[in-house]
Amino acid sequence: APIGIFDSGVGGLTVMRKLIQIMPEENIVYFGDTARVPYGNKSKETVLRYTRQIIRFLETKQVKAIVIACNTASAYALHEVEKELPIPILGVIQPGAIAAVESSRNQRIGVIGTYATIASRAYESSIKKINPQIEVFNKACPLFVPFVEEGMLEDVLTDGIIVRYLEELRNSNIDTLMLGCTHYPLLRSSIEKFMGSGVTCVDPSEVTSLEVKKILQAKNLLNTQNQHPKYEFYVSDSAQKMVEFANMIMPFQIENVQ
Ligand code: DGN
Repeated sequence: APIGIFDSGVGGLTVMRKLIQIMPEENIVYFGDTARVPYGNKSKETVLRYTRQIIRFLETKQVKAIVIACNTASAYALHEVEKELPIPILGVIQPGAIAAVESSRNQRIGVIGTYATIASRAYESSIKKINPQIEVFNKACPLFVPFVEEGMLEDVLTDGIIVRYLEELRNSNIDTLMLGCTHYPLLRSSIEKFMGSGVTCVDPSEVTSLEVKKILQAKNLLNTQNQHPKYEFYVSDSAQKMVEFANMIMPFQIENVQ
């Protein structure tokens, strides 16, 4: 059985590529809700409804576990839907929080994400649950998403937005910055350049993928004899954008988007 993964759009491919790196023998079904992206400005009720619909779709693909790649959906919906499912379902927030706490020496962590992710304070409460002494500095950076989708990963305009959004965080003496949105790992080197060498960026996708592996291992569901893993892609709008974005960031060319 495959692992199911979904996102509000194409950004979750940054998480899928980590899953592939860490579990190269798993079949994976990706669903991108490209017709309804962005989730980052929508209400909790709406994000929860979309999430339930997508889970129902992934269940028809007989998935053995589900990864919510989208930070916004993880923040708003995971807590509700995990009670409703017989298979493991993981979001990116809690694994990300664990990684950020491990990375921080001075107990000052910055968190960036969409409006919704920041407003939910999900990262902040997960971090503080692990260590209440840690100070968390939040900043919504909604414009990063469209810039990444335009492929402007290294661009003076993107750098300008980075300055505008992150200047305050740079002055707040954080040593760790949580990249709390699927798209932000693609801006990692530009963000790191601006923040300076004293700040470590944390991408939740790696810890999340390791956690998925651990859970599958514990349940004896990990695939180890699969030399030709199958990757299926589904989107709710036209496939074109998905193909372009995927071919920009994935280690292989994709064609079969449905
Ligand atoms: N995938 C969303 C997230 O990680 O929060 C970003 C895209 C969006 O819906 N705005």
